[in-house]
Amino acid sequence: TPRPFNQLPGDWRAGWLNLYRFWQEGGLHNVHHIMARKFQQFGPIYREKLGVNETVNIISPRDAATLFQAEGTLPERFRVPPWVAYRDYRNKPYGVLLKKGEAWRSDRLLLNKEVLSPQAVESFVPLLSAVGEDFVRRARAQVGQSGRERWTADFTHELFRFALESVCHVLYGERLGLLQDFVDPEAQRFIDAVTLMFHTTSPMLYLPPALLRHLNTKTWRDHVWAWDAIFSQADKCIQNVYRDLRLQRKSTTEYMGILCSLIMQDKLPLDDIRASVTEMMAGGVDTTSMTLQWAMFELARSPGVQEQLRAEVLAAKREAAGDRVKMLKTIRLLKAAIKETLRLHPVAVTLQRYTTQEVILHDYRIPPKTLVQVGLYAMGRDAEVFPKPEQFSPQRWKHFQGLSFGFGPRQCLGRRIAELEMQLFLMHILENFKIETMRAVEVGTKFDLILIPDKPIYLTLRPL
Ligand code: HEM
Ligand code: 2DC
Repeated sequence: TPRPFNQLPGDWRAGWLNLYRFWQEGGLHNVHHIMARKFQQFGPIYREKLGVNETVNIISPRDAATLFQAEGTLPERFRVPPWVAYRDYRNKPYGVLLKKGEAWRSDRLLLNKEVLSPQAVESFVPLLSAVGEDFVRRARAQVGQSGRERWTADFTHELFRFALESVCHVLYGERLGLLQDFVDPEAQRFIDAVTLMFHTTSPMLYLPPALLRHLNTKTWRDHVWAWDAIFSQADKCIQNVYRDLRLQRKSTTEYMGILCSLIMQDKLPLDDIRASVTEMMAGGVDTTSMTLQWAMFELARSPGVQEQLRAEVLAAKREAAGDRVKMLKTIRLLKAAIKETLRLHPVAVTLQRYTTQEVILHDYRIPPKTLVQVGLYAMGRDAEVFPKPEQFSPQRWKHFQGLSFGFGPRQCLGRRIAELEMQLFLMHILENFKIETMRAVEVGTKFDLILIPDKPIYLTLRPL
């Protein structure tokens, strides 16, 4: 018979003491390392308490499957307290990211049609491909300027701009021009605000929302500044599209973007559209850009894999006569390379679900309403799950699905946008440049709400 909840391994009895220890150990930026260590110490399941948050943590794909099979139709994940606190403080509506229950579900189903469905996704291809081509053009110009037949840089900010340009093109059907030499300071402010928003979230992660506002610390004030900047910039973009629609300045023959489709459908109240579109605009910057940076880094360190991918892309291009939609159907290894990148460098350190009924995980009874976390980072580097985990090997993904974008009806809303954007970017880069890096430099991972490189990554693009 399954063992009781109270017998779960882990030091979960002293929440505040644990939080203090965690703080002292520099846990703030090391959540992923601490988790990996606890799995080593306690085995594949452990219970933990940090401040007010109690969790059960699992690492095996089988347990993850059990958890997700029991999630039902209204799955809920951990609601990031400062994000909730900001919206309550400013009286802003929640988008799908923070909504619960039926309100979440009805918004989400309408959004899925415009953001995740195969028809919608096909109309994103030319929009995202155009941004990828512009990046290549910009990179060639940089190569020319360098006078050294190559472009070496820390690409963080270039990729932030690429990612914002991409997500705005599909959301608003409009270009911001972020891949030109002159960058609109407001767009740059938006990018900086998203980074600051993530950065100021992690220190407040384990405190209750009600407490946060009353603290009036610098962290909270910066967090509010960041969200204010995010909401006001998104509002401007949304108002522009709305005005163009009213003045019938938009053509009705071509695809005009997600926001236009949502407004014209007229099924979702404008406030809810705005809330979720703002979340997508903010969610579209650091996530794909950091993943692309890691992907290029891994390809630079594995020139053999890079050559294989290039051969696949060039063959696909010949066969499809340059038709990107067709090409996307045949680049299997490139898709696997993105999964493999996210295995080693996931954006989300964990996936989480509240249980709705009792579930048995690793022979322990987990009661309803327990927050269970799948240690995605730890799983990706666990030799039992991925043999030779340190090796970057896209081939290993032939037969199974990834968990990097979450699972089921609550999985990442931006998943298809992110995947397409990254596939098209890498296609264009591989067609035009060799990616290189200084091999000796080891780069680790830092938790800044999302997982990011712990030092700058220098990459070189060399025209083929
Ligand atoms: C949720 C990962 C890019 C918007 C999530 C979740 C994960 C994730 C793990 C939680 C899923 C779950 O609980 O099952 C990623 C990764 C990305 C990425 C790895 C890129 C490499 C994006 C982009 C957008 C976006 C580009 C916006 C266009 C969202 C939203 C949610 C979400 C709105 C909440 C959905 C809901 O609660 O219904 N993402 N994401 N993400 N993501 Fe992403
Ligand atoms: C952070 O313990 C660590 O995709 C916490 O695009 C648990 C947790 C809960 C929700 C996760 C978050 C972590 C990391 C960032 C995620 C978020 C859900 C969505 C969000 C994974 C793992 C992200 C980056 C979205 C952000 C959209 C936002 C900017 C409006």
